[in-house]
Amino acid sequence: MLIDWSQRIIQTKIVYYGPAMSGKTASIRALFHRLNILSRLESIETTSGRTLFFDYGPIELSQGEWIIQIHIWSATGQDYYAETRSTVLAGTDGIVFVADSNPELIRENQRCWEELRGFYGDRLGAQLPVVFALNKRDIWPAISRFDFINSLGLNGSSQIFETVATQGLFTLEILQDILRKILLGSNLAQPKKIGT
Ligand SMILES: Nc1nc2c(ncn2[C@@H]2O[C@H](COP(=O)(O)OP(=O)(O)OP(=O)(O)O)[C@@H](O)[C@H]2O)c(=O)[nH]1
Ligand SMILES: [Mg+2]
Repeated sequence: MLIDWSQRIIQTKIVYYGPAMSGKTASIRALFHRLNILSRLESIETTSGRTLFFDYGPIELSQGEWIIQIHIWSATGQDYYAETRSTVLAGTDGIVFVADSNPELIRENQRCWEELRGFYGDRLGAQLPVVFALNKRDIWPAISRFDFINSLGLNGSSQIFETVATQGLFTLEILQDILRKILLGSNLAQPKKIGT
């Protein structure tokens, strides 16, 4: 995170991460759609509409005298392009882990979570905030919240949103929550108190 005290600008980076086809791009598209800035979103895709490298878009919020510039990224979930994921993660301040609710894909969620743990170790969730989007809740059968928590070995304090990315369910709440965690963890106060 970059804080420019003279210009009163905070810059932060959030990455949507998760297994292939879990709904990362759909989540980001829903977010930019809700904010009416869909045209700002850039996606580098294969011809079949899968994320080739990343999605990227900037969001700017003003809070009192401060401007918060949020850089939103998604990594591709396809293993063929796995080496691009660590590049996209560089310098991230917070992660939205988009998991698939399909019970047959529990192992894919686990593999992806282990990959992240491999990058960050115990810093994941401690110094580096994570919010979970347990996505595709509109499709049956769906893994229970309890089984999801157990399958990733999460503790009770993990913030999990049950989402339907294609309908924009909890899109804004997720952004607010990860942003709050990032700003609190940085020893700054919550956004509304910054600059007072
Ligand atoms: N029914 C339903 N479909 C969804 C939901 N979220 C995403 N999808 C669909 O699932 C497919 C994959 O979604 P993407 O957002 O492209 O997934 P991704 O995680 O970005 O995939 P990669 O970038 O290839 O790793 C698309 O056809 C989406 O429309 C959801 O909550 N419900
Ligand atoms: Mg994608």
